[in-house]
Amino acid sequence: MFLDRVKIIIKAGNGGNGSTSFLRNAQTAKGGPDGGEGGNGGSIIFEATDSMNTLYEFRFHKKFVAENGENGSKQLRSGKNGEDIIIKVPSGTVIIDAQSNKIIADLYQEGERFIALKGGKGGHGNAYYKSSIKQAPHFSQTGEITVQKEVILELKTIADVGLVGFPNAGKSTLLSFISNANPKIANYPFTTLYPNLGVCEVKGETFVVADIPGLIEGASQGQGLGHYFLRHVERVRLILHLVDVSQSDGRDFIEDYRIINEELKKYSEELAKTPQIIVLSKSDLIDEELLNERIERFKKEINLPFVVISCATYKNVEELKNKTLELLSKIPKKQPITIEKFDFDERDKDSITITRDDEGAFVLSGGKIDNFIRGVVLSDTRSFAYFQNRLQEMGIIDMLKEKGLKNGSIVKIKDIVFEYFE
Ligand SMILES: Nc1nc2c(ncn2[C@@H]2O[C@H](COP(=O)(O)OP(=O)(O)OP(=O)(O)O)[C@@H](O)[C@H]2O)c(=O)[nH]1
Ligand SMILES: [Mg+2]
Repeated sequence: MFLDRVKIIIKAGNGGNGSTSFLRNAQTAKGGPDGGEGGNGGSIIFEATDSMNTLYEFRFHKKFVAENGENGSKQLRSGKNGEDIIIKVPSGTVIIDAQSNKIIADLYQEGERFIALKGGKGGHGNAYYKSSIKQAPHFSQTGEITVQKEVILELKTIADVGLVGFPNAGKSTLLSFISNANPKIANYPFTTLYPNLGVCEVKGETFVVADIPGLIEGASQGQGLGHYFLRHVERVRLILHLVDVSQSDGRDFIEDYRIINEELKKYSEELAKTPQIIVLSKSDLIDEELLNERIERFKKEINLPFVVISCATYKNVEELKNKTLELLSKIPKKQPITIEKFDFDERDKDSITITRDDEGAFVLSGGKIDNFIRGVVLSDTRSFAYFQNRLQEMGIIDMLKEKGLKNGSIVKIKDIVFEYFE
């Protein structure tokens, strides 16, 4: 089975919480803070591999959640970091942020990696906060909580050469003749249901050929299967455009040629500019005289170089291979997609939002608040004092006052609710 576009859910691991603990043993009745650091959460990493050529493995496996970091503990023990998840995808997979539809990565080459989401940072233990003025901090920091995201994986196969043409033009037959591939071949349209890749060897050199399922008129508007698969020709350097010169399906071969080009153009101007070798196929099915007549017509109406082949008699197949190699050597490889810089894993660390709820309470939210609240344990009067000081220092009290905060007002931060007094 073939699958070349799939939406998956990814989430990096949360950071583990730092620990609040004090050394207690036979020698020390009241020792210093010894709460260890929380471990970092695991990251989500994509890796390109040449050993896959479809996204089929994602058909049922659509959610990837990396391990959380462990909490820190007493005696300065740090929590273990969560394991990263490495998601293997076929080379040529483009990763798109499902929310903004922006491309975030193009995994082009075997082994190439992309860290999509970094694991949440572990929280500091209370030992971290010890200082000359604060000998016994009674608070620690909770780990950073990560959010899950949706991404679309889209495979844009990387091949050197793409075979295009009407259904039944003989594309798969040619692929089987010039490469190691064994595609299904039959005398009915749409035999090939998904792109096949084959490696072709000529004079000790190799190139990769992709057989693209039959295109028909209107393909770019979603007719047939062709349009759906055109993304697999986007990255080829050279197109072999097969045209059934015998007209065995009863159409006009010059019309066929024009229709396919029109479809390529409708899909993208770029694709229409990709160099082509025009291949007049199935030449054995008509007699010499008719063939010559059609060749003359082609020269007159299209006036571009072409190769006449037959896979039944092997006519010009070797020549076509040589010509393909020769042309390829002059065309540079296509580069990975240039990606507009965009921080997919951006974390809101600065925003502060103040709203009022139904009861008139001031509700504080935003990334800066979330981050701040990670270091607050309110079960303790000392940390509550610290919390109030920090609110003052961060300018949040002033911001609240501007919005009408006065003595006795209720302030809500996450699940903390308190009454404000000067
Ligand atoms: N006589 C003759 N028949 C050919 C030649 N090339 C292909 N055929 C036949 O044409 C039919 C279609 O060939 P395929 O290679 O399956 O065509 P395709 O372009 O891959 O078609 P789709 O996969 O449907 O898009 C098959 O019956 C082939 O045996 C040829 O050079 N001469
Ligand atoms: Mg085929």
